[in-house]
Amino acid sequence: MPDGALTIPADLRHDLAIAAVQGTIVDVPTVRRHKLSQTSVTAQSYVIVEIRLANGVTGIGEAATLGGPRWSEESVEAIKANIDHYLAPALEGLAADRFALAGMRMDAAAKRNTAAKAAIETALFDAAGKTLVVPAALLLGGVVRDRIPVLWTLASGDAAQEIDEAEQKLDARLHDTFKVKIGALAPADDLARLRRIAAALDGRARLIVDANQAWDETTALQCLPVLAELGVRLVEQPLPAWNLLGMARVRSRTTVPLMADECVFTVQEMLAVGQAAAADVVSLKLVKHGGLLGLHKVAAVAEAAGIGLYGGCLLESSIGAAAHLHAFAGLRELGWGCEHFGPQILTDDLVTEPLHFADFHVHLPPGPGIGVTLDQDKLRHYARQ
Ligand code: MUC
Ligand code: MG
Repeated sequence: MPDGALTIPADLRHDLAIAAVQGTIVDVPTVRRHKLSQTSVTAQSYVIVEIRLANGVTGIGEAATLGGPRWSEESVEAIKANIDHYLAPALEGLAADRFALAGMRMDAAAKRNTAAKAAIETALFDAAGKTLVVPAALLLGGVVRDRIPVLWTLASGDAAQEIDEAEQKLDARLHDTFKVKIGALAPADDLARLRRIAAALDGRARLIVDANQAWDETTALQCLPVLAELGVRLVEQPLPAWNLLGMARVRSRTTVPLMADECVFTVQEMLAVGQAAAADVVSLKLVKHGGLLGLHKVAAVAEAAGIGLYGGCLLESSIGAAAHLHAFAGLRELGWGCEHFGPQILTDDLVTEPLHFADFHVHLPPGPGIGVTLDQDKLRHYARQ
């Protein structure tokens, strides 16, 4: 055995055994109302998963939701119930570093439930990484980048407030790209709002928009020329998730690139988007792809289809954001940056050391596992009674 080679003693392997899985629902207020086409939130609800190993190490993960089961079908109540009754029992007797096997067991125990599975898999990577004293990114193939450009989302629906918010982010050198949530207002009102934002930030910031499935094909075709004229760089999920052929037709008639979000959870859905030529970019999220391994698989299919990668979010706290950064760190390309501003839209954090945001980037938290530590007082404080 060469000097410095990693050995895993037999007793350590035994100690990696999963001893307990605990899910806690938390509700953390946001600094302002966040309005999407289909929902609006003033607090973010998560299930925080803690997995304790036989060796005493605890790994953590997070399942994020947005406004109950509205953004996708999972709610925190359902996530916790399915973890307690189906997913945790399926892991009995398993060692924390059997990530793929844990995924197979969970898939056999429950269909979809991708946010719940992602939170558990994250906690396994964290626990195994903390035991072996290596970052989750190393377990996934190693780090390509340790900081990622990060945008901010404007979603109050009030253009004056949104311009003011964007100015504050620019001044603080936190964000110079903004994603504007559209679709809650009538298309003409959204276009007028975007016109004001684009004029105020002209030459100083980049804009993308996310319709969260709000438009039909006709509306998209009417609005896209205006978005092109305003210099919008990317249009996310303009049509319902089921309408891939509509997305492909719209895409063939616009110069603005389209991003797939709600239409890509599984690798098969990613393949279908590629085959239909329905998008230029895909938004990668742990809650959609069932974990870090699933996110890398979807990214590989996108790469094979010539589709660009974007680091998506569901307004995660520092726990979920850190897990994403470890998954994004090893991707070969991440040309569209990421949107893990989530910790900054919360009034408080759930970890002892917040993530580092500076010069329009968010930094990969170094250290073993996912690189962040759960603050138990905060967990108790925000836990739902
Ligand atoms: C989404 O659909 O992209 C991500 C950022 C944000 O503001 O909303 C989410 C969900
Ligand atoms: Mg989206």
